Parts: sequence; C-alpha cells; structure tokens
Amino acid sequence: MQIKLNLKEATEVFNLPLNDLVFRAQTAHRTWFSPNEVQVSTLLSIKTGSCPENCSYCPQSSHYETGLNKEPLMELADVVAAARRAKEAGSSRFCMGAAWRGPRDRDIALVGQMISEVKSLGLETCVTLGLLRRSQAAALKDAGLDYYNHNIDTSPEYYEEVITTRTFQDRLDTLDSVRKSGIKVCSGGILGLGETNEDRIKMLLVLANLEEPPESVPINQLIKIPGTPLAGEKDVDPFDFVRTIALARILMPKSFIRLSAGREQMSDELQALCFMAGANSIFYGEKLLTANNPVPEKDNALFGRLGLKKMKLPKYEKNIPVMASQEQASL
Ligand code: SAM
Ligand code: DTB
Ligand code: SF4
Repeated sequence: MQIKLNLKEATEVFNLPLNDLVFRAQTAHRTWFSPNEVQVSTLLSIKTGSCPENCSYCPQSSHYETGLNKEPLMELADVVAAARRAKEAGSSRFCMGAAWRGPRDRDIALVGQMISEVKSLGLETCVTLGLLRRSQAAALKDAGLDYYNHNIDTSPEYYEEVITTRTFQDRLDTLDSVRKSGIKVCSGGILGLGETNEDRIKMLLVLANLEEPPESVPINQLIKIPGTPLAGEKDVDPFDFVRTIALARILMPKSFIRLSAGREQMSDELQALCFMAGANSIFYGEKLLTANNPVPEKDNALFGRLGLKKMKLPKYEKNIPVMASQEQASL
C-alpha cells in the first residue's frame, strides 16, 4: 500500500490543482485514520541551550546570541510533574528534548529513568537527544521509549546550507540505529529555511523511501528567532505549506503527519487547510521547547469549531495505528 513515487511523479502530484491534491490526500487519510481525530503531543525541554551544533534556525545553538535562558538537565520529579499536567490536559504523548549533539552514556541512564516514569503514567514517550549510537538506542528502548524524534530537516542537497557541524548521513545513521532497536521513528523537517519546493519534495521522498517510513512526520514552519542566521528569511507561501503536508500524507499514508512548530504564526484558516490536507497530529501546550505555541484554550476552541477530537492513546498493530472504526475510515 506504500506509494513509491520518483521525483518527477511526486512533483506532478505536488503541483496538481489544490482541490485535486487535497482530495487525494483526504482519500489517503481516510483509508488509514478516522478523519476527525488528531493525535496530541506535549513537549518539554529537559536540557536547554549551549548546543555545540550550528543549525541556523535554532535558538539553542551556542553559535548564536539569542538571549535564551540556558538550563542544565532537569530533575526527574520536575519532569514527571510536567508529564502529569500534560496528561491531565489531554495529551497522549510526552516528548522530552535535550540540546545535545548527542547524549553521553550517563545521560542515557538519567533520561532512561524519566522515560520509565513518564511511561508509567500511561503516556506514550518520545525523546529527542541528537545523534544516537545503537547501544544507546537499545538502552532507551529497554527504558520504555516509544518514539525517537530526529529530523532530516531538508533535502540532502540543501542540508549544508543550514548545518555544517554534522552531515545528512549522520542523521540517517541515527534513524537507522533507532529503527533497528525497535523504537518508532519520528522524523520530518522545517519549511522556511530558504529552500525550494523541489527541496521540500526531495525531503519527503527521502523519508517515504526509508526501508520503513517514519511512524510520525513533523512538518515545522520556521519560527524566526532573532540572533539566528535565518531570522530574516522570507515567509513560506501558505499554499506551498499545505501542498507539502498533502504530499507527505499521500507518500506516507499510514504515518501521523504533524503540523508542528509555527502554528502560533498561522491563521486558524491555514491550520484548518492543513488538517484537510491530511495533518493529524499537533504539539499541544503553550510552549514548544523554548518558543511559544498556541495556548490550550485557543487550540480547544479551534478543535471545537472544526469538529476535531483529540485522539485517545492510539493502538498499534506492527507499528501501524489501528483505526477507531472501519466505518469512519470509509470515504
Ligand atoms: N537537538 C535535537 C536535534 O537536533 O535532533 C533535538 C531538538 S531540535 C530543537 C528538534 C527540531 O526542532 C529540529 O530538528 C528542527 O526541525 C526543529 N526546530 C528547531 N528550531 C526551530 C525553529 N526555530 N523553528 C521551527 N522548527 C525548529
Ligand atoms: C519537531 O519537529 N519540532 C519540535 C520537536 N520536533 C522536538 C521542536 C520545535 C522547536 C521549535 C523551537 C523551540 O521551541 O525552541
Ligand atoms: Fe542543537 Fe538540535 Fe538546536 Fe541543532 S536543532 S542546535 S542539534 S538543539
């Protein structure tokens, strides 16, 4: 059922009249998911700032002066308290992020405790810790990790324009370690780095053509952070953003496609278009890692107006979410 397209075919799909493109994306979405349910994750930055990498979009890189409040690794009890609040607010997944090039083995032990405790609250667990070796991935899996987030961010060709302290292949190697350890993969990218639509299509093709595509695909819109090299980058055309979401849905029909960072800068109407184009996951809660996200009251109001429901803890069969009901999934 996995649709494998080459660059020419994927570009033709991307450039379809918008109605036709959205229809195809909706059809794919309804084949695998119930159409009005959105998976909801909450983020927490467990170690903030002073990152040695030079990702030109990131407020946490030590290469740029962004006025960020730097924080060492959080205490276990504070992390668990934040996870409990996220669960009470209706999140089904708790995602903990650390600004490291990669964790040291002693960090893995500490983060492992956080994962176990968060998991025991009945939440899905996700961490994003940078580059990961196979043995480290195995230890996280043993601690109860469900998802590892590691974005490829953009096309292989454009990657060096954005980050030079690690390679595209480094990212793929980490994704491979994560996959081989039996952890579900969360990997996507950012729009608004100065890349072309062709780069966006190529990025999605890399993800879709992995041996197993990621179960979760975050599509971020650049939040322009003063002090980073990309602070003055031009805005993404909103329809190109929607087209990218739709193509992601068509290429990876069984994956959660997450409308990720940048929602605060989007209108309700643009977010609604993204849901129509097949996005079925968001970050929920007033903070992403360091940047602001819409407050829960605003998202709850939007969900109410659109008739969307927060998805309960998804059930999986061989890493594929099982639909709520066959009936809902029909056209
Ligand atoms: N350090 C880890 C890493 O790079 O994998 C994890 C945290 S990092 C902040 C996770 C992702 O957040 C990045 O890969 C990028 O896609 C996204 N991100 C970071 N800064 C952003 C920004 N200003 N706007 C939108 N997305 C951003
Ligand atoms: C992802 O793709 N986006 C999230 C999550 N994965 C870790 C992070 C967005 C970060 C936005 C900037 C900030 O909050 O610092
Ligand atoms: Fe570090 Fe991740 Fe930010 Fe890059 S995106 S500077 S690796 S925290």
